[in-house]
Amino acid sequence: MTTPRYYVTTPIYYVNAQPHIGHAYTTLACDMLARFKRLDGFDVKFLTGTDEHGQKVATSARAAGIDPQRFTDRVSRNFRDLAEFMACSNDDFIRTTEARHKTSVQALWARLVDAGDIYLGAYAGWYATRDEAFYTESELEKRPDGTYVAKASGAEVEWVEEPSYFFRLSAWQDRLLAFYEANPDFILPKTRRNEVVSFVQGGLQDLSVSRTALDWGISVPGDDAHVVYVWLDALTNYITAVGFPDTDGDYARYWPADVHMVGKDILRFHAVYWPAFLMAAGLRPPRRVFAHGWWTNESQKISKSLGNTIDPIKLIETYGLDQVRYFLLREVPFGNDGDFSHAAMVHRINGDLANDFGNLAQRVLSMIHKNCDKMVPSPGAMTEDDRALLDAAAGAKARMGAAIDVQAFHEALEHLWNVVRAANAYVDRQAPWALRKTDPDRMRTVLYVLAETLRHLAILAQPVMPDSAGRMLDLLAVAEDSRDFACLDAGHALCAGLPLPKPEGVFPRYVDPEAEDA
Ligand code: ME8
Repeated sequence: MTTPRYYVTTPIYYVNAQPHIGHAYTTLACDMLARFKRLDGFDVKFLTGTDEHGQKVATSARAAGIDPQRFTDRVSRNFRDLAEFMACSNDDFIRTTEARHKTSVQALWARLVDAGDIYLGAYAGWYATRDEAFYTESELEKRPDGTYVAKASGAEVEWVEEPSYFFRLSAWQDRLLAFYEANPDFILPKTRRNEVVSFVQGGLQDLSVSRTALDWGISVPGDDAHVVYVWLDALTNYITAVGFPDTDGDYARYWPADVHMVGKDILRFHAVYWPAFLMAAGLRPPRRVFAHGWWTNESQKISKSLGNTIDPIKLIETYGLDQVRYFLLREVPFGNDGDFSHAAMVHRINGDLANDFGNLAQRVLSMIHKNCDKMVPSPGAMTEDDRALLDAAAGAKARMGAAIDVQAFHEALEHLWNVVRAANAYVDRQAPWALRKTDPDRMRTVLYVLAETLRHLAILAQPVMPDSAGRMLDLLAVAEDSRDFACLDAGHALCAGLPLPKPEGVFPRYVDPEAEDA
């Protein structure tokens, strides 16, 4: 049997600014997905990286007073460091200034030219550097001072007139609509899909795909006066990283990508332009583009000018890495917008993690330590209640997997917590502390059922909280090589008599520093 493959990507982030919570969010969501799939036996490729060309980056480099290459080297490093700091399991980190990428972009360009989908013309219209996007008049809004901004993003636009190569996007309208029709889950969530379909139904104009006004980019093959439009350059990263223009090797192994994870701001580029470029070049489009929602900070839009950007490193130093990972993926239905607040974070840390999951583990493991000779106890005959809990634990992986496959991460975690709650209710019902004197054999069975349930919970919690789940598996003496989902079967159940280390808390409560001082 061949190993199933899974290819997941984050957007490549612009290096014009420091990473913030929004970037961390997308990357963490992909990391959770990649880890889940790896534990589920998939051969996974997880890609992230930085988008280093274009006007926006060139302008920021100029403002910083250094040449663009040195500037991008510096800022790209911050994104790479952040991925490491967040324990991301990415297999590659792509930079669009790398030689492999230039080769790939120029090869894709050549294919588009050969297909007759690129022609030379002249662009006269509006351009927003912040979005690196062209806008039509109808997509703009006039401000009181007479200037125009893009309705969708609020980005300022300027009038641009220059020679330009165009991609015949207008010719792709019907084929794109047929593609969406044949692949109903290509764009998720559904509401976003509907928006894209109506946009394409509204008609498509040819897309300007080169710029002459700047030189910070990849030259158009055969015409050095032009650099490739930064979005055509950027989108191509997803195939560069699997070896394009070589279409054997990793390309054959991983392409088409299973999911391009993006924020809703950049859906159109991924769901309209990208499949059109690929189909025109005779390449397969990705299987899915998932557009997640937008984070605000204490109900305010996050922006540099408001000075309320959230530094993910500070966030992690304050609350803990696994806590932040859990919060971001649990607090908001994935796809919806979300609001970051200190109160909501503390509520999740102290409620879900410390009280529900942490206490469960601590209670069970301490009772075993005190009353079962510090070993996994030997179970007797099982009751219906015992079996119900073990069945709920055994069924969790399939339920989580179904949610993960449609990127419903919050739902996957809800399935996990249903088992946590069921286990807590079971402890209260069975009251093993009372059985200690009245029926020690029964106490051992109950504690065994709980330990085995904890083993399932910890294995399944690894994708979202790798460190804490790993420590819980250490406390259950589960060997490193017995932690993947294949080990969720009865054949890998905890063996009675297995010595367990001294239990310690895995999920500390968050105490406000002021409260502690008081
Ligand atoms: O758009 N909430 O790069 P970018 C949630 N280089 N997610 C957020 C967010 C927020 N407040 N802010 C940013 C680009 N993001 C292009 C992409 S891909 C071929 C090229 C996340 O640095 C979200 O994933 O502006 C969004 O799509 C991405 O960062 C934009 O990153």
